[in-house]
Amino acid sequence: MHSVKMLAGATFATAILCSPSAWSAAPVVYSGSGANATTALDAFRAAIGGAKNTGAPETSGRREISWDGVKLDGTDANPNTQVVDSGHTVIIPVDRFRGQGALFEDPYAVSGDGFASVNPATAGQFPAFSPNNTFVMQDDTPYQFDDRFIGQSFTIPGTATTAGTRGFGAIFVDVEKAGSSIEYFGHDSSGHEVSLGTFNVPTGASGEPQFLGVLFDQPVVTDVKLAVGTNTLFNFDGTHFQSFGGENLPGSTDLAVTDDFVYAEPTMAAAIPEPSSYALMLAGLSLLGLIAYRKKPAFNQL
Ligand SMILES: [Ca+2]
Ligand SMILES: [Ca+2]
Repeated sequence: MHSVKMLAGATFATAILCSPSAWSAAPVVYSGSGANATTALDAFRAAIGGAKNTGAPETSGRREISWDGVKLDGTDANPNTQVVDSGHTVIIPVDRFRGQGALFEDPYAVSGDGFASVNPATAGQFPAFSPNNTFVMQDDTPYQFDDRFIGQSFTIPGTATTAGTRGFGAIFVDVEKAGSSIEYFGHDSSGHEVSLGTFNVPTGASGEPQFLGVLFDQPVVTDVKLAVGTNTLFNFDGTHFQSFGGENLPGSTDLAVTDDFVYAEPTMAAAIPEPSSYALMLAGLSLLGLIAYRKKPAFNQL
């Protein structure tokens, strides 16, 4: 199991579920590539229900991050943004989207040119799903390109108070080989982190978008960890960047980026059951998940 770093000083609020029956419903998986990515994303939005929220905390609806409002020339709202290549690629601080209830595990990169400025060998390979900006991890160690994970935890929007969401989904771009995924984490009533499962991003043709989202029936998801491709596009030591170079398909490397993140409004997190009941729950979820897959083959994929 991958661990997700908890932020120092963050408070963790949980509501203990009163009855295991609250877990009778399986999480529903929405996924698709190409035109089906849009279909799956729209279905995920509809299943969350309510409005797209942008301001103060709400009790329903969803949040979305398109990255398109991030300025790329050093004038972005948060003064801790680092410019990698002015006008093209910046690295945003972990709290850049705290207003939307998102806190990142590390500083990650936003680009308006599909990261061509920091990895010219991939120019044109990652068309934005929502133009122009896309999002991906970077490795902060020179000569290292193996940190392929984006970690995000949820907060009550505008605060540092840890929260839970019923579901999270993301657009990926150019996933052509199995290996990209999203792992979901929750906490039990003792505050221990537990994996709620790893779900695979579907593969598609070169340049296609993919969507993967998983919706639970309680706000149990406190963290997500996205595995994006097999390697990092570039690294940045604070002064200089190095490019990983092109991908090698059908060989061992598949490079990819992400675009729109969509998640249910973060609220006070619901605790997951203790381990014994959790194992029973997972067994039930596997069975119910398969049933859900058969019902919705167009965009459900476990
Ligand atoms: Ca975008
Ligand atoms: Ca690729």
